[in-house]
Formats: sequence, C-alpha cells, structure tokens
Amino acid sequence: MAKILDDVSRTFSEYLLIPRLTRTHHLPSNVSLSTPIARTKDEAEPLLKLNIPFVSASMQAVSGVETAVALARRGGLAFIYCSQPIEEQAAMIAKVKSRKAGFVESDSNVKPDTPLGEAVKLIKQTGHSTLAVTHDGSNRGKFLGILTDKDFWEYEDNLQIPVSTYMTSVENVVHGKVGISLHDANALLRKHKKECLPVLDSQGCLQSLVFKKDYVDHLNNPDELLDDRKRLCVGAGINTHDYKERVPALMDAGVDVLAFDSSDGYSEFQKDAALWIRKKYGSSVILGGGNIVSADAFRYLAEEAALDFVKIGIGGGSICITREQKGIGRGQASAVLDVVTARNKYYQETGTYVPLCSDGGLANDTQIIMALAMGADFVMMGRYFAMTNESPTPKVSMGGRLYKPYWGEGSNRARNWQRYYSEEADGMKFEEGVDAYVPVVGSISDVLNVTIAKLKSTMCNAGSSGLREFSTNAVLTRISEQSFRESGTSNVVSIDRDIQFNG
Ligand code: MZP
Repeated sequence: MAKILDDVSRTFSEYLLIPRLTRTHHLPSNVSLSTPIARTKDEAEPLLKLNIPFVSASMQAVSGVETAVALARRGGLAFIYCSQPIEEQAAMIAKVKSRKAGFVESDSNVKPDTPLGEAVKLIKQTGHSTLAVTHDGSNRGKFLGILTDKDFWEYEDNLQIPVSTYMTSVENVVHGKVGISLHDANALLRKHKKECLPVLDSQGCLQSLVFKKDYVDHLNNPDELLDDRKRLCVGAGINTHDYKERVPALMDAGVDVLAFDSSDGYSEFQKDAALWIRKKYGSSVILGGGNIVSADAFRYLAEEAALDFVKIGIGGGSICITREQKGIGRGQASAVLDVVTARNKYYQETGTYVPLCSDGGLANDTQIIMALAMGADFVMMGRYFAMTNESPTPKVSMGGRLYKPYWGEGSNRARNWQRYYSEEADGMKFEEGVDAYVPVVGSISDVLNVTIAKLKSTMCNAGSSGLREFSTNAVLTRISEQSFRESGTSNVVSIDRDIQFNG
C-alpha cells in the first residue's frame, strides 16, 4: 500500500522566526554571508565559498553573461544555462572569465580600414565604448590605435570613412608592456588621466586592456567572487545526456562550478554521469546536482554520486507546473527541513558536510531568509534575477510598465527536453513550465542590496553573525492562517497599500 507521510507539505510562508538574544556585537556590519558550495571533510576549508548565499538558475531567461558578471561582482554565482549548443555555452563561460578584474582580453576589435559605421554597430552590440584597432582586427594583432565613442559624432561624421581617420594612433596612446603589474597599470591610467590602458608585447601586439572602470568596480565590490587568477567565477548547468562532450568544453572554457540541471535528480543517470566526471577530473571539479525533495535522495546523491552540493526543490518554481501536470513534488519548507536533517545526520556520521541549495519558489525576501534559517547553505533563484536589467531578455512595455519575458525550462519555448526526459526520441509531449512575463525591478546590485540588508538585520535579531550559526540557532514557529493574515498591516488604512492617488 502507498505510504503517506505524517505531515502535510509545507511552504516557507507557514513559519516565523522567534528572535534570540541580540548581543552588542550583533550588528549588520559584523555579519558574514560567506557560505560553502563544495563538500568538506572534518571542517577543512571548502574548495570554494560564495560571499553571498545567492546563485542564479540555469535558465535561458535568467543566466547570461551579464547576469553572471553582475552576480559574481557581488559575491554570488550564476549557472549559465545548458539548454543551448555546447560551443555556445562554453563561449559564454569564456566571456565571463575574460572579464577578469584587472587585465581583460579585448573582445571588441576592428581593422584600420573598417568603416566607421561598422565600428558604431559593434559599440552598440557589445555596449563597449572602446575598440582596439589591430592590423588584422584580432585581439592579439599588431596594435595600431584606439577608437572610443568620444572620437566621432555618429550623426555628423561620414560612416563610410575608415576608423584609422578617427582613432588615436599607437604613437599617441599611453600603453603598458607585458609583465606590468596591475598596480602600475592603474598608476599609469591615473597619471595620464586615461580610461583604458592597452598592454603590448615586445612585438607591439595587443595582449590585454586595463580599464579605470574595473578598478572603481573592484573598490565598490569588495565581495567579488574571484578565482586564483583574479577572474570572476562562473557556474554552468549540465545534463545527463551529453556530459561527455559538454563537460570537457566547459572545463576548457574555465568554468568554476558544474551543476546537473534536472527536475528530478534521484536517478542512476545522475549518479553515472557524476562518477564519469569525477573519474575524469578528480575532486578538483566542484559538482552539484539534484533536484531532490527527500532524505533518501540526499543520501543517494551524497554517498553514491559523491556530489559537492545538492539542490532541493521540485515543482515550486514560479513558472513550474510539474506538480499540476504530473503530481510530483513537495512543499519547499518540508523538503528543505527533511533534507537538512538527513544532511546533518550524514555529517555527524561521516564528518563530511554537504552544502544544500534551496532551489525555486522563493516569492519574496522573507522566504529567502526562511530557507537559510532552515539550513539551506544558499538559494538558487530564477524569477528574482529574470526581473533585473542584466537578465538576457529584452524589456517590453505593457500598460505603461516595463516587463521582461520569463519562461520555464520545461516550456515549449525553452525546449529543454534533457531536463525532463531520459530518451531524446520522446521529445516534449507536454509542458512542465509556462511562458510568462515579470516586471523589471532594476539592477542586480540594487535588488541584492535590499535582500542582503533584510537578511543581515534578521540574522542580528536571531543573535547570529554567520549563516551556519543562524540555522543552528534558529527557532521557528508555525503560524495559523489568522496570524499570517495579520503579518501585514491590520486595522489601519495604509497610505502606500490602500490609498491610490491619481497623480
Ligand atoms: P523561481 O526562482 O523562478 O521560482 O524558480 C526557478 C527554478 O525553477 C529553477 O532553478 C529550476 O529549478 C526550476 N525550473 C526551471 N524551469 C522550470 C519549468 O519549466 C522549473 N518547470 O521548474
């Protein structure tokens, strides 16, 4: 007979945190949000820690190059989506890695005889206002000069004329020599009041560029998530079908973290693929997987597949209709609590700590806080990042408001059959995700500022300075429907919430 679990499936909104003693050192400025993303044994340092507990979902409408750069700059990590050809995903990873804090490979280059009009097009396409001019238009060609958007007037100048007429020629460009330190490169930029410093080899060929903007960015983003070569970190989604080709391409491109992107990760497919990757790359590769919602599934992926981290969540995503279509899934709070209990037990038994990620269905900052309080080490979000300026989709104006398209990986639009089916021939016979719109809310940095401020404030209320301490000490209470209703305002007419002004 089918087994029925004792408790119902619960969601994060059914809980509240009880404050603990806030001591005088419990100030937001003292709170660390650093959190592991790789398994550790006996409290050793993990291979990688996030500086904030937020990662973006491996989804077409969420994690592109700009999302990855903006999120890594704040200390989180994006998972570039795998529902695209291998070469395209690897190229996106390489692009993020080239945005090294410091020396950057020039990715916008032209030849001296390139018509100005083409250069203007390139500036618009890439959003980079500085182009390197090299003899062959490559990023390692003989350096001939620099063209910036200040060197011409698009609507006045003749767009047919070659860029050599408008560029600043090499003799007049302040440049550095290969081997120059970042400190000295920045000093040259400062001394000569320049925005960009080309670095040339002994043959006069371009090697890299150093931008004043990156120096300023670095100062503004002290939590940047960098690899040991000071490049931004980036993750990639993978599937259990083409991993033998995809993973080597992603590794060559410099990916830092891999994660299986699957709606149901409790499978031998995932274990077999994980073991193949481990055999080929050893323990130096950080490999996560899931998604799961039960203690058994955690034990299987932690023990048999030796994953570094495990993602929790089936059917809770904002664009997900899996529960409705197939009847599988679990309330996210119940799933997190069950898997955290299994993880803690595994830790006690083996000394191995496996980080957990709560993935999907986080409808607001309070739910993010609740997931972390319940023991998730970090959270993965789709909708949250899809709503930002940096997500890869265009803004659309509807009814006077700006929106962005946001679609599930299980929708017809994404056609990511590998996430859901085990046989290619099956294709997609039904959808598990919808095609929708979300309002535009601003830059990733802006939205993170608010979420981080709320999280740190709550952690102080709960008497904690770190995330592990937060979840270990958290005391939660379930709330009745009545108290849920009273969580907002009560018995008042709120100017913001209830009164609509007409201008
Ligand atoms: P959310 O943050 O938008 O609520 O949820 C994002 C998560 O939903 C993803 O990380 C992924 O686990 C899941 N997802 C992505 N596509 C679908 C779908 O089409 C889906 N059903 O459930």
